[in-house]
Amino acid sequence: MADFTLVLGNKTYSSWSLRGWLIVRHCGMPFEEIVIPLDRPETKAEIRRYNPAGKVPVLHAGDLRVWDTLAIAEYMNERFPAAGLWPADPAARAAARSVAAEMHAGFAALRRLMPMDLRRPPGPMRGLASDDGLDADINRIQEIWTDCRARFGQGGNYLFGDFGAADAMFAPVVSRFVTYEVALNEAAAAYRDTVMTWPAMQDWIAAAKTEPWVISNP
Ligand SMILES: N[C@@H](CCC(=O)N[C@@H](CS)C(=O)NCC(=O)O)C(=O)O
Repeated sequence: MADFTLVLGNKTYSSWSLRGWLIVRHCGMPFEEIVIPLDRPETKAEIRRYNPAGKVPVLHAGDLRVWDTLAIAEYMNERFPAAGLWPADPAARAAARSVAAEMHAGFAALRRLMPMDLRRPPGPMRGLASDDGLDADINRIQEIWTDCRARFGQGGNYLFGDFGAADAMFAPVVSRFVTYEVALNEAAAAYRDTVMTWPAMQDWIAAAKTEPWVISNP
């Protein structure tokens, strides 16, 4: 394997892989990718060859394995501090880690009801029209984005100014809001558009569109 290898799920569906990939790519060093299609009989065994925890993404850095997206963000930040994955200001950094952790641990309704699917033609969810938990998740995400942009975003168009790990954590949510045509307030819509036009995000989406595997979604 190369010095850095990132093992991913398929790009159309694997929201955690997108987060990890955006973080690693932002650091600018070359890395190899191994893509494992999700939701197939052999998926678990295939992932376990690279990560005994059975999840993607997992980063192999030489002999070291780093799994779980937040651990990857912290490791990459230590190896590549100039990439600015976390804000330099301690208050902004604490807020960035808080919202990243909130994303990592929460928003169960959004994840369950609006799976990431980068090849689904945009349109509202089929079947279930709305759900209290989903509405609460969408409102809280808009609140996070609006608040971070207003308090910490002056230096750029991302949550804390320049692109960082917190933005990577929310990137799959941005794509879900586009896919399922979720109406957003002005600040949240502007942030959504910033993330969707980020070249790294565009590259990931372009790669997803070439994938052959299909998982059906709502
Ligand atoms: N907490 C983990 C979550 C990783 C995760 O759930 N990955 C999913 C793909 S998006 C996965 O590996 N699914 C395959 C499986 O569970 O068999 C992280 O932050 O990386």
